[in-house]
Amino acid sequence: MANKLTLLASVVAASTAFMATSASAADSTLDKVTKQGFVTCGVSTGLPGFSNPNSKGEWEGIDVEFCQAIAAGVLGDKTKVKYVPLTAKERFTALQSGEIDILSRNTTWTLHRDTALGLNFVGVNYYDGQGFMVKKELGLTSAKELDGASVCVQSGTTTELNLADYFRNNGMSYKPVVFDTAAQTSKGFDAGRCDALTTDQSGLYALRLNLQNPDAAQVLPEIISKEPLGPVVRQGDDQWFNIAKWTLSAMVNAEEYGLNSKNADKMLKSTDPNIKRILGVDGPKGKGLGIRDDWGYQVIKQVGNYGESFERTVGTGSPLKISRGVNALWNAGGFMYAPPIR
Ligand SMILES: N[C@@H](CCC(=O)N[C@@H](CS)C(=O)NCC(=O)O)C(=O)O
Repeated sequence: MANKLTLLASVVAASTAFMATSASAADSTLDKVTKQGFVTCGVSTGLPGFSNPNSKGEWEGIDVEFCQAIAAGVLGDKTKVKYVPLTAKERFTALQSGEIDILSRNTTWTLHRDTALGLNFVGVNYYDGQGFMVKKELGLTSAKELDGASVCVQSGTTTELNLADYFRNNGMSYKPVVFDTAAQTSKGFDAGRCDALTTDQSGLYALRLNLQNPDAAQVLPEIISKEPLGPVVRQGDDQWFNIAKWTLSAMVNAEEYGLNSKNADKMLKSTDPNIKRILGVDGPKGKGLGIRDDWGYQVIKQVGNYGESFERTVGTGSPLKISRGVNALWNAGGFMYAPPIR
């Protein structure tokens, strides 16, 4: 009898513990982030311009700044971010398992990732496309001349898949030389392990910076794929998905309406209704998102608008010097178009 009672007690204890665990598992990401006081952000292991530790060990880049924007809007402090460096192969498991709250790591939005993997793409913070880099000494002018080439490529990426498609589709053969990180891939290229290196074009410019002799390498003109890069969250948490979506929209809209980190305080007195709504002086504020009313003000004041972030990290204010191109606003010839804040 005593044994039976003990057994019963332990079953009850176990099921209570189970209920407690499932209750906390059901906690929204916003609850978790608010309780822990920081956002856990999945980044790359190091890719200049996107997510890369500087000489002081501080994370920098357009993807890093997006995580800072989320922290500013949700917690009122852009520094409340814990960065988790992830290889391409590790990134989706880290998000699915709850190890990170958001993945902000030059990740291409595809059907498979957005559905079967149980993830949701927040939007696009950089329109990219895949290209090739070769040593100038090969004297090539087109990717169509790469038949029979060995190609350095990173595993767990769309890059690997597009590479196979492109060569097959053009009736060419190639030998993949596969690495796990960007640093290894560019080192492999530098050491002559392959004739060409392929990745997102922005990545080519980023990796070229770190070659022993960047001037000896050239980027070929072909863009062989679409790589819309953006932040990713888990499916099943609409509130967190909305927070991420509208943070990106606020940054793009702020650029459109001339609102930036330097004039945010002055703009609190603006009479422009669009600006008032972004700053939370008027309009829906934080109610629908379940966060502070001044979330938009915090994002713009502490991080800045999309254009400021772009120029600082990958654009003219950065070593990459990438021009806005298709990443310009819709009213300046680009694709960046955010739904209205109202
Ligand atoms: N956008 C592509 C490629 C992303 C990717 O991982 N690219 C590499 C090469 S530039 C990279 O960022 N590596 C950084 C790292 O290894 O942490 C994807 O989503 O699959």
